[in-house]
Amino acid sequence: MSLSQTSISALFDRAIAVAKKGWGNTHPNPMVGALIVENGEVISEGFHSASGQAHAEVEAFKALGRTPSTDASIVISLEPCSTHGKTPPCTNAILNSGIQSVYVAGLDPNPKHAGNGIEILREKGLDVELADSETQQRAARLNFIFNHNMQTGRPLIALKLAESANGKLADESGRPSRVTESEARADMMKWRRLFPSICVGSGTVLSDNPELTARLPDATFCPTRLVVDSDLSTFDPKVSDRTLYTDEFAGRTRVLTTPIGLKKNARFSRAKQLGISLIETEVCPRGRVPALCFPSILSELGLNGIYCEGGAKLAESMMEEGLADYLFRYRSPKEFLGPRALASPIAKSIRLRDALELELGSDHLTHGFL
Ligand code: AOF
Ligand code: ZN
Repeated sequence: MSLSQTSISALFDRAIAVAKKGWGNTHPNPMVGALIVENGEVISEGFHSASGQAHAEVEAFKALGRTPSTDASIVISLEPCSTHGKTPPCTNAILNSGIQSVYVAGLDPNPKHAGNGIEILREKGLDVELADSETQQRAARLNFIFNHNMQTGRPLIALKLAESANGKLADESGRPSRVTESEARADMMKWRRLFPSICVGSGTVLSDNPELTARLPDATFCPTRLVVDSDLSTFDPKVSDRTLYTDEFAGRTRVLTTPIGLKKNARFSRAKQLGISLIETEVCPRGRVPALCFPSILSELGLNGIYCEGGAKLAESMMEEGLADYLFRYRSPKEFLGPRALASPIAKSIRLRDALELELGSDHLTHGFL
């Protein structure tokens, strides 16, 4: 039975919402949701929970526990896969189910599948409908990390900045300042939960002593934490042990440093005593870790995306070296007018591609591709 345009649009929304149940857990795979519909009603749902686990379509069939009726439809947030990966092709699962009508919200940019899933099913006589371009865009945006990996072969590097209305990152350089309020902070936690890794510069570790965990209402999650610290200053004997080197997730912290840092004996010994793994990089002319080394380090660590939370120097290096792919720009209505206020390294006028805007209490978020 073919579904009406109004109901299919609501069903695509629901399939995308179901896909989000895998939020942050599916890397390097995408989030995918599938619904089985009989007589216009959703009779089962499935989502992809983690790489190596069953795909959304298979989960939806499993949840149904019986053969769908001959006039049933399947609504999927992503084109079904068509070859054997860690799991068998979903095109086979659909063909075996006897379902004749398939609705797909977005195409799979994985070159192994792109367009093939739809073509295979059509060749077998199934009726396959691809969503309108607006829905396709929404489905694609959900998996912006996966899509970027597939399209470029590189991890997605995102930069997050929180600025005052007059373009400052802090009201006094070197001291923590509260830029945004609770709704914006909750939104940041959501992105920390999505990305498999998070990164800050040593200045932020020294001034803010951040945890860099995703603190959600029901649980705390810790991505792989990378600290960029060219001279291991965060391990200096004058500095108390930083939280991210000693908390329950300390095993997930890694420090990128240069030969300069490795020669600082006392700092190096402290890092070793704490059991923190150090990754040696080259050194760029200003003595910093070159941001350009990020993609290869991330790929070696099996991390397909990173959420970089500043501070100013790291953001500046990333922008100068053209490394950031994506920007999350939070803007508060506050003004930081002090003489030592720390300026944002990003021009106010910078244009983002496919930008999305969100009001978060009194704060505002713009995010999109650089
Ligand atoms: C789907 N449904 O739920 C997902 C799909 O190694 P595998 O077998 O898990 O395959 C991973 C690829 O399958 C992944 O790169 C992406 O192209 C697609 N993901 N496809 O039909 C799903 N997660
Ligand atoms: Zn599949």
